[in-house]
Amino acid sequence: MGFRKDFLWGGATAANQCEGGYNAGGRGLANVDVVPVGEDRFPIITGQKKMLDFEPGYFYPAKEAIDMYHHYKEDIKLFAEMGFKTYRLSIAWTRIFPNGDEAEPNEQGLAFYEDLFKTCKSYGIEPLVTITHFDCPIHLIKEYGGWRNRKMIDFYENLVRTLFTRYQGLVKYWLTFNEINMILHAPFMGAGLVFEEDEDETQVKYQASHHELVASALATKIAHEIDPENQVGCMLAAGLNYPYSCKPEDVFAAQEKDRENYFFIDVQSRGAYPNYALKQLEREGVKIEMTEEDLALLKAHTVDFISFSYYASRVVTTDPKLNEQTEGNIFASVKNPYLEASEWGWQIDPLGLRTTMNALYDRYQKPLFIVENGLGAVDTPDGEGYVEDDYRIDYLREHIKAMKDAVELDGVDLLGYTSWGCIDLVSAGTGEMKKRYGFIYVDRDNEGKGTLKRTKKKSFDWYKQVIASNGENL
Ligand code: P53
Repeated sequence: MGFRKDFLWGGATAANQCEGGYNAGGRGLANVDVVPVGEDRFPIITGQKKMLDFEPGYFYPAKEAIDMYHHYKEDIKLFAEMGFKTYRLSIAWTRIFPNGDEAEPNEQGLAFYEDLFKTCKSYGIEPLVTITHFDCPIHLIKEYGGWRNRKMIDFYENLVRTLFTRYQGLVKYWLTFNEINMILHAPFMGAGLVFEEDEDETQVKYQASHHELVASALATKIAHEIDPENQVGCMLAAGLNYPYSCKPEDVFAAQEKDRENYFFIDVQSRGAYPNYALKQLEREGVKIEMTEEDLALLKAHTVDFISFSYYASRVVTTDPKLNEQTEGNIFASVKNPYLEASEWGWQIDPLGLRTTMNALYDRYQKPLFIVENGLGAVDTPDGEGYVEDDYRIDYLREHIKAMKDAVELDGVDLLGYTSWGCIDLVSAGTGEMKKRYGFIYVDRDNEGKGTLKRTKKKSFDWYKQVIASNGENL
């Protein structure tokens, strides 16, 4: 009983939130580089405000981030010390194709990840690679309008062919698009979309989604052709929407809200547009341009496993008086009176992880992979730089327990678990450094000051024994 013997314990990061080195090794500029900290961040990531280059008066945390570009050997060594079986990371598209539409890749970028993967392998760590984690070359946004343009599928194909060919034998687990449903909430990050004033945003978002879904199916096809060993997953920003009450209208509204997210995975895993979405889009006057070939591709090349992030659950109500919202800006929700929230207003709900796992496993009947989970919190190091992060240990312990119940008691097939931000990194939502998730503290603050020194937190040793005992010793 318990977790499978080859359970993939580990941690997760994304290139733009940790690498830095934004112009090193021939790297080109990406959307994720030009999103600053501060109040303009939200309108920019949601595509309401245009920023396609660095502008004076702003601080751009991704430029240096935690400089993993130069520290990866040291960082992976620490991951190995915790006993990681896997390390989830993402490729920065602009290291491989600086503009995105070149015919030939940038060798320096390819060599960087090759060495990183080899470093992982030298410790027996299996890389789990997100092909795009919210990143899109700026050139493709300026020239083609990002994923609204069908040509993006070709550029993405070029990227994935290059990756699958070059890293054959080094990488086996791939995720096509991080949190693909985030395109609805943060379309600049999810798809490089900036909206024009008179544009139908829903139309643009769903057309861009279609292009990503086709690109994802194409990537799955190519991955399997190049190496049948390749395992390709989709990636959902998960977390169920609870009806606030048992009022039937609330229950229905919650189901609709969940379907907004399931829509993407329904296509990627079941291979066709679900009826509820087709009807809904028709009612909203959205007309997605798609070809017969697209539909055949979606049908034939579904994903091998379902990966997802889980931080919190959400609440839906039809009662206009219940309008007290949580702070979590991108995925804001009505407050759940039964739950505590993190310092950033994310409602902490370990049992919700078990419920979410069951919902996904019931729906798709494919192995699951939890590729993000964790607590973003303010850490206060002592004189030696040590952080006693019992609050983080508590959060993770409760979630791992719930995940164990889903496996042991409900029979969910789970491939692995990678906690988010295993080393402190830049927050995607806010751009802050002080929202920390790591087992490893990085000396850097919101203004970019600090030595970048890495220090193990209390949770480091805790997670190490969790892995060593395969989740028995919590
Ligand atoms: P941060 C919002 C809601 C759920 C997941 O988020 C989200 C977001 C974006 O903020 O994104 C994922 O850093 C994402 C990661 C991100 C992580 O959650 O805002 O895949 O890139 O860092 C945590 O605290």
